[in-house]
Amino acid sequence: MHRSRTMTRFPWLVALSLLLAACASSTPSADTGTTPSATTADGGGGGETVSLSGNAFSPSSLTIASGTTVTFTDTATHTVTEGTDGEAVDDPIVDESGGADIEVTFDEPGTYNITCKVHPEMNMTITVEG
Ligand SMILES: [Cu+2]
Repeated sequence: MHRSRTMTRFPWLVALSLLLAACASSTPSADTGTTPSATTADGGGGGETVSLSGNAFSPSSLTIASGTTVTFTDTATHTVTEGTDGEAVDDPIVDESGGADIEVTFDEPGTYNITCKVHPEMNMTITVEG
């Protein structure tokens, strides 16, 4: 008697758990459909983010490993330019007007000064380690 009672309960629980599993698995697949591959802002692959909000690079210095991508955000009225005090160096690694986020990948070890041509007081240093 006791045994047959357990047997009748069991299939009902299995059916319920299958139903819950089906609901749970449908949520992640909906998410992957909307993942924008272009917006890999911060976190993700270990990249760094520099904000230009408030007419200042923040942080004002950054040390990264070679191959790291730095994403400059809040670029609206600015440029992201390799140079100092609003002046670009010859053949800058980056010299872009703002608007959208600007991504720069630093492959070569060294020290890079970054400035804004609109606001010469905006300066930062990026040290790329090999
Ligand atoms: Cu600026």
